[in-house]
Amino acid sequence: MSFSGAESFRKSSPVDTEWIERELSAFLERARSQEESRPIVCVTSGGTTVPLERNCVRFIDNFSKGTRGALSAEQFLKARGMVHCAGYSVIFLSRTGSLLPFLSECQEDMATAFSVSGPGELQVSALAEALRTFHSCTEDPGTFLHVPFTTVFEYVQYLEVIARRLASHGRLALFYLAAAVSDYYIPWAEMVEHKISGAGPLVLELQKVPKLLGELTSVWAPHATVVSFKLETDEEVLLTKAKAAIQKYGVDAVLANELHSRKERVTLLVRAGEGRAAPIHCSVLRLDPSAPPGSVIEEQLVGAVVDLHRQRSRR
Ligand code: 9Z3
Repeated sequence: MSFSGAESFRKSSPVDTEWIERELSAFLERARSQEESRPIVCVTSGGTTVPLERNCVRFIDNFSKGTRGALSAEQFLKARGMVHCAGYSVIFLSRTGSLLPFLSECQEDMATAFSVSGPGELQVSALAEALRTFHSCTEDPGTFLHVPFTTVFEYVQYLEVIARRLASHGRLALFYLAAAVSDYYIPWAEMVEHKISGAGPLVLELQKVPKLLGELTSVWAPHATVVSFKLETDEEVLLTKAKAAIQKYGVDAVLANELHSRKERVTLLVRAGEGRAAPIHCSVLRLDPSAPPGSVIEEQLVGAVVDLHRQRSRR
């Protein structure tokens, strides 16, 4: 398989990855010194941007706020208390400023984070509670590492660094790729240095971002379990494209979601066996309409992925 497209994409922009190498080394060191070696999940979250200028004033963005990633990371962190689960250490590769585990409700609606109990008395009960939960689930050293990205260039290069480092964890590493990754970009070499002049119409020619899933599964971390997401707005093509991701890129499973129903219904497609031509099993995960308030479909998504990871890790 040739990865020349991916290589030129990566080389095309200057991204500093040294700080991640340092943070990762310290994190993995702490994770290893835990009594019990825990599985590690890299959760990606939020949308990548595509800069239009090197000194970036304008950029192309997408809708993702990182809800899926934040809620899923919570479940992986909470899984530490689950029966039969040693618990996960989470590397959270998320868009700068997007939603964070345990804090997403307060971030989305600051009014719920504060309440006024009387004249001049401001209470921060919801926010304090959320911070306490965040702290108690992440305080153990080597439990949670936040790696923020903004551009699609940063996302891809940070993911590669993380994947190559986690390769040494073999089957114990899990990738849960919920970030909404740009499909098109402007190569660094073709990008203007300064702010594009506002005079006249703007015509852009964008290049296709090379698919990096194949590199992740076969070069960067070939023994890891990789679960990617597929997003479409047309239900008719969703499952076909999700299956293609398994067959083309060799991911272990795909969570297929349609934009508007993504919080209530997600189809899990699992490669049942070795090799890209293995049969694919489909199951539909739904949020029960009578579930208690505050229930989220991510509980089911992460539950199913943890089961899959456990099976794959035993092989
Ligand atoms: C997803 O499909 C996520 O579930 C959402 C979550 C982005 C829909 P929100 O952040 O939304 O909770 O608002 N993520 C993957 C989208 C993606 O870019 N997938 C690539 C593709 O479809 C494969 S890695 O080609």
